[in-house]
Amino acid sequence: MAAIRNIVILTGAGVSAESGIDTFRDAGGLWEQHRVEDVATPEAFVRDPDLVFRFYDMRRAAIQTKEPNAAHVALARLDREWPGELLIVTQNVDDLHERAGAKRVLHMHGEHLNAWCLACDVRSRWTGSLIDRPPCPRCGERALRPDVVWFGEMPYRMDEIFAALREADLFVSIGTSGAVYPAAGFVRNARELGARTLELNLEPSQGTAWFDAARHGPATRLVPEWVE
Ligand code: BJW
Repeated sequence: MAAIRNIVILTGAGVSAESGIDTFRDAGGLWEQHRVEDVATPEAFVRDPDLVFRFYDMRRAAIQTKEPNAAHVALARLDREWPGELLIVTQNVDDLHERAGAKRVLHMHGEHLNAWCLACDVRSRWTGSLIDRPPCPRCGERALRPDVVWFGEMPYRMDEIFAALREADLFVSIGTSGAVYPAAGFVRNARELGARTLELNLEPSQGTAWFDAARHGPATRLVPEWVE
């Protein structure tokens, strides 16, 4: 096998599950407690903004009580020590990769701890609640929304992701069900662009057949083992 220099790592909710953050599609996950169309679409936000604000205010408060786990720590170490190109593309809106010390992190579905002002289009760090319609710190308008990517919206920084996939020798997918596009298609893109592909997940994902190799088990065991 050719030497590996450039790595793209895609992470999903499974990487944060053992930190106590709910996944979406597992038993007891967020989509069992809330209908997607009620809380994670632009239409839902127009129809019932208070419901959407409550959903995100609750999760924004919760993540601030959670800590990175051994999978985040192992990935941060890899990021620190890997001499080649490396990009952690996360679908997660928590900040646990960064709090573990990772630097090369791209949040394709946005960040809980940001608010996006629909009046001035500026994003600002936001740790409090949004339901009381606080003013934007930049323009003063009361037009803030959670800075997350809902169904039907374009994920962030797709050009940078595809540039990294084009250069990748190895694509690793960790803790994601492979149910949501375009992220679910990255394994196929990476393969077609010549990378080797590895899945690390609790169970086979929907895209598992696309991977050259797969290991199944909890991220806190699999990721440190892989990084070693
Ligand atoms: C563990 C573990 C442990 C558990 N250790 N593992 C038909 C076909 C194809 C595409 C579409 C279609 N119809 C619509 C679409 C497009 C749509 C889509 O994909 N829909 C599908 C449902 C079919 N996609 C979009 O709309 C995206 N935008 C887009 O396509 O733009 C182009 C466009 C623009 C305009 C018009 C038309 C097209 C946007 C998707 C946005 C997703 N947003 C969310 C919410 C973010 C904010 C929030 O947090 O609330 O992102 S949805 C949710 O799913 C969240 C996640 O990032 C995302 C992925 O979930 P993830 O991370 O995979 O979690 P789970 O729960 O699904 O899986 C966890 C996995 O971990 C499981 O496998 C477990 O086994 C495992 N696990 N514990 C290791 N300890």
